[in-house]
Amino acid sequence: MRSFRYGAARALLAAGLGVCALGASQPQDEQQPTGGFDLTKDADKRLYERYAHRENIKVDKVDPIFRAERVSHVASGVALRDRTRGFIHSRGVPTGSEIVRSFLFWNFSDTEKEGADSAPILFDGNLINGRKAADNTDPCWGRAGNHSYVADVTEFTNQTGGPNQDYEVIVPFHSGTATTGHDPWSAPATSKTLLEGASLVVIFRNERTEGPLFLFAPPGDNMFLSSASYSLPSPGLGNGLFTMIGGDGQRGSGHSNYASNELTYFDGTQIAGPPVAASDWDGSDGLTLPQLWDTHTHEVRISNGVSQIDYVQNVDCLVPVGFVLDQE
Ligand SMILES: [Ca+2]
Ligand SMILES: [Ca+2]
Repeated sequence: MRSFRYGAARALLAAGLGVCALGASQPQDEQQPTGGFDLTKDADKRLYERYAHRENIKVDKVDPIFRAERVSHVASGVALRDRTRGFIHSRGVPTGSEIVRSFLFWNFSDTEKEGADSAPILFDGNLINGRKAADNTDPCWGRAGNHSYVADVTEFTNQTGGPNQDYEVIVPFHSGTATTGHDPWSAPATSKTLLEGASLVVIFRNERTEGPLFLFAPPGDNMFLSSASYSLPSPGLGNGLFTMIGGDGQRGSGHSNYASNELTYFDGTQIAGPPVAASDWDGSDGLTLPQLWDTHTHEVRISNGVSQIDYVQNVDCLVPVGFVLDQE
């Protein structure tokens, strides 16, 4: 099934690029891209060329940034486009668990190709400085670059009353920051900084948790269009959980669906996208609007020393930001 779907996606892509080539002599369209491409529209076909160098990205080896034994985890996120504040409703840690470590991931595009080595954020009222994990190609919003950050927020989740709380996240802002919260596709984005979202991973231990866990923040340029594959070292073999955190997933433009239904494969087995489940890349942390941020956890079977993650899609510009492999 995979090769058929992949082939169909590539055929559609080739058809779109063919029209791009025919239209090359036309005046360059001044329109800015909007995170993905509706290839039924001539302007989007031309804009697609600008990002075609990020098709079919392959990342061979990503080292874990954190490892732990006899743990499990939960992950949840909030979409933040054109707002500076949101709440991560973290849930799912069993009562009586010990918090081993918690990490906050966040991501944004701006006018810089390279982001600062560290960036501040307010987490539940506490100033945190995260370290840059990756500089990425802007996911097709006409900005210069996109940046992923990660911070250890363990001490702020290990609190009286348990870790399952609503954590406020506030990102830095200035006089040019957009706070409109409008439909991102209803008007051109004017803010220099385009926020994608933030996600919290809480790693816990109790008498029932077993097996090791690896946490990943893939470095380098992760923005992809069309397809991507990641090779992640496995923490152990057996049943497990796989979590992905990613930016700029969208269903289409506003309420349309042209950029929906990407497929995710784990070691060749489809784990997301129709008909198995909803897509990992529809911006579901921000549905119905603004979309553009995803956090998903799937049950998987870890059978190899290296786990292969494959994304197959067509027209959505996407940025993997974090992964968790958790053998149970
Ligand atoms: Ca997108
Ligand atoms: Ca999508």
